[in-house]
Amino acid sequence: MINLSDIKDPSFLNDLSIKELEELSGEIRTFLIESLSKTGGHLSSNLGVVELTIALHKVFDSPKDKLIFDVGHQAYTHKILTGRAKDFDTLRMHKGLSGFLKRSESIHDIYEAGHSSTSIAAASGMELSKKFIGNGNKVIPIIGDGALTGGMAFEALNFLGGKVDHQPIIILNDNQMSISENIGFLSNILNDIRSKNSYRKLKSNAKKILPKFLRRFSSKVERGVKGFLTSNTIFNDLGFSYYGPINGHDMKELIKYLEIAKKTNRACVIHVLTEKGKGYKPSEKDTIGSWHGVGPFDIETGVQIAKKELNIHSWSEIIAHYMINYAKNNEKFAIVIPAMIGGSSLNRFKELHPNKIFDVGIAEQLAVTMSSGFAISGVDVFTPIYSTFIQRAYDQVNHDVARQNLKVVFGLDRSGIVGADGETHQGLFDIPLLRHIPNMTIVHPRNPVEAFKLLNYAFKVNTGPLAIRYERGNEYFDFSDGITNEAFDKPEWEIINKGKEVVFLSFGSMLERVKAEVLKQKLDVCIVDAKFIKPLDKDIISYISDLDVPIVIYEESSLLGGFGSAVLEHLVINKMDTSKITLMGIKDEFIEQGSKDLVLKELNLDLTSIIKKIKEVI
Ligand SMILES: Cc1ncc(C[n+]2csc(CCOP(=O)(O)OP(=O)(O)O)c2C)c(N)n1
Repeated sequence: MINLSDIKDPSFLNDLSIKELEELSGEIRTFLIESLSKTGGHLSSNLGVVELTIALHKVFDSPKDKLIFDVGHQAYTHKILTGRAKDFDTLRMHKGLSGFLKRSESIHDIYEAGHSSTSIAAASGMELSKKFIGNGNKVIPIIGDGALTGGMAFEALNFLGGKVDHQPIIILNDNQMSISENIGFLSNILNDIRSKNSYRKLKSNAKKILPKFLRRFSSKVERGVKGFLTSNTIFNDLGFSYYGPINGHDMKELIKYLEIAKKTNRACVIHVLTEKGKGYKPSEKDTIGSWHGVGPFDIETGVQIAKKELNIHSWSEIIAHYMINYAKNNEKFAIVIPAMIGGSSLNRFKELHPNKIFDVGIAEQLAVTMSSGFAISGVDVFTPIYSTFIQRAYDQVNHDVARQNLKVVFGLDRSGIVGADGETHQGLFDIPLLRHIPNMTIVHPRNPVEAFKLLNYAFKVNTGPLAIRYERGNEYFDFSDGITNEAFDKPEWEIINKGKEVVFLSFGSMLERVKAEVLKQKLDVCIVDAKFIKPLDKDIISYISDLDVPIVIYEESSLLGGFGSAVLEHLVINKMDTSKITLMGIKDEFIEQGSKDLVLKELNLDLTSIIKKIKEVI
């Protein structure tokens, strides 16, 4: 029995037998289940790669050999083996252990991610760098079958394939799941390889039929035999040596084939079959991704501890509720979504309208351009993409959708501070990213009814592209109240509280909280809801400017090129007074993980800081 907290680095694995390594796998699984039941985290992906990660650290010499985990959400065993078990009680918390790889955390964290499908591309650069830095160590991207659906992974395979002077060892961690079931033809191809599964049987037969004198060269022969037996996969066609499929929970087999790959002098793909969620019944059975990322849960019952309160729903659920209704009443309607049906709360939509939702895999660019195809054909289309992931599809939004002024409605989920996922997932850049694109409308509701009216505007009134932002967080809404048919008839802001001493100009749910506090404290504040972030409401800007009082502009978003900048641009261009403006928002920095409340407080962007600022400028 190894005390996981005593592990300093992976070198101790060298002295362990296969049996001891298997025992270690069991211990790590138990640790992960117990620890994540308290903190939450990416459970299933990590339970699936315990043996694989141990085998990788046993065979390769990290950090000289470079393990590059795609996305990085499945690297918990790697964290344990590199001396971080003791920090797991702070996993994904403010100033705690990151849920992804973090170069500042460990010399073994070679490359950071959070967004998917980058590992083979990064590995390509590291391979080519060897020419300049004279380093002969191995570069080992570890990519899931889900992440392999991302365009950049294909582009990198295309680039690397057949290059004889480069030897990255690509580990394909195939659990047949992205967050939920994997999709697409590549997934069929992998299934096909898996189901033929002839390789191992043939291999053992081949061994038997080998003459005795050849058997002692078995490893070399095996390579030849395997090369022959498995030369017809897509990876061979792309110019890689292919090994597999290998049982990702069989330590002996894993080590054997990783050793073989280590000695090859060609770029190779090792196809490892793993079971997502292995070792914990509820996560093993999961097909819709409920155990991909979890909050704290009860180990015995498998029930997640966060209580669902009556009529309190996440923003994703509220938007999904609207979409179910819209699909019911509109024949020509499609949702195009890149791999986030669960996260976007669209499982119910999929059950009710399976023919109206298209999961394209982890392929944001495809989702956006495909949506332009729907729009140009006269089909209403909703394209939900987390704010952070729309970064992947800037040119598609600009060139394919907005330039042709097509009516695609983008749902920018998780706009603003996102909490535990941290730096890579913050929704802080979509306003600067989209604001300068002609034809683009950007909206952000402050409550569910406003959201419905904005969506009615998006589908029924507006004729071009529109992005509706919504937050990570919950709102009160009684679904039995139905969905209003009312739509805004033009882009207008709204004064939601009259006042004369100071103006508070913002958008989103913070407005409701500021209003409640202003009323409570009897402050004389004019509160303006800029639900249309673009276009600006020039009349209201003139009105508040004429009040000649301080104006506080607040956004839970990057200040650089953000909403406040837009207002300032307008004032400057129109030679209006800018001297009374105060901007509150995210400065020129990446924001770390932590609960939303805590992070906002630290940034002086929480409710208390807003009220303080309002009082300060009066
Ligand atoms: C660009 C991008 N889009 C979406 C996501 C959300 N996401 C995180 S993990 C994941 C599934 C990854 O599946 P796979 O690579 O097979 O890994 P597994 O969790 O199954 O081990 C998705 C879609 C992301 N991280 N990056």
